[in-house]
Amino acid sequence: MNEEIDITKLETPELLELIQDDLYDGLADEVVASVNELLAREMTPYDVLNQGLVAGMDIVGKDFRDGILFVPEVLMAAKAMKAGMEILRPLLVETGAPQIGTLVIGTVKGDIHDIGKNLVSMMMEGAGFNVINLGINTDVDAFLAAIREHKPDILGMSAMLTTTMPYMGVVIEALEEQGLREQLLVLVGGAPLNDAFAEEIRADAYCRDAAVGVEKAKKLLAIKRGQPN
Ligand code: B12
Repeated sequence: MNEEIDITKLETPELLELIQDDLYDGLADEVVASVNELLAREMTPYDVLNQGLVAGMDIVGKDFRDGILFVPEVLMAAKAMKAGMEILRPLLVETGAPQIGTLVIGTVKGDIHDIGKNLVSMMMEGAGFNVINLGINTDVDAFLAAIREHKPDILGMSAMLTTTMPYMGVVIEALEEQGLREQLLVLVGGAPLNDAFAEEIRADAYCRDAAVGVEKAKKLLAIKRGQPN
């Protein structure tokens, strides 16, 4: 148990490993303590996120897939991940980057996975986007209403289930029917997606992770606005 471990005495690689173990065991307080310790050692919030939290969640994902972990354990791990993310959030966001655009993002109808989407939201905020996060289980009407209200440059949709990913196509068709598609870039992401699927549903790009999302958002927006680079 963690009470017996003096985290200040651990080497940074050991501490990163501990975060992954504690995330796996759903120990939110311990994850928070280690995140704070790594930040105190001047590791960047981005590295703490990727080398600690995201790496830990990858292990959880593999064991969930292989039937070693079950929903209650994964939920505990998700809670611990969120607790760690809450500390990193203001740090990732406080870049003072000028606003470069608006993003409306949501997890599609029927799907309650939100860790990846929230990570994308944070990284986009950090990159200077104004982010409107519609949450989980977002239906086409909610997407359309938010687009009309906020007039975003980018729509981001997330789906983690093979059964919910086709709904992204439903939203894009509705955008086309309502004459809203042309004004937007549509970025999609989630574990079961790929480039071919994004092309099939006429999204502008599939993004394998949040960093790629930021990169593509900036690049495609610059092209759309006719700005070189
Ligand atoms: C955590 C988790 C849960 C948690 C969710 C908690 C939460 N608040 O999100 C709980 C326990 C609730 C859950 C429930 C279920 N889950 Co689940 N879950 C996972 C798990 C282990 C991790 C997902 C995660 O958070 N990853 C970490 C984040 C950081 O990564 P990410 O989500 O992939 O996001 C990144 C990229 O994909 C990308 N991205 C994602 N979205 C977007 C959007 C945009 C715009 C951009 C730019 C980028 C982007 O950027 C993100 C950050 O880098 C995955 C396993 C896996 N390998 O993904 C299964 C997984 C997704 N679940 C699965 C299943 C089957 C279910 C359930 C149906 C289980 C059940 N029988 O009840 C339910 C579904 C409930 C529902 N209706 O949605 C399957 C899906 C299989 C499939 N192909 O359809 C998976 C793949 C596990 C498996 N291999 O069996 N799950």
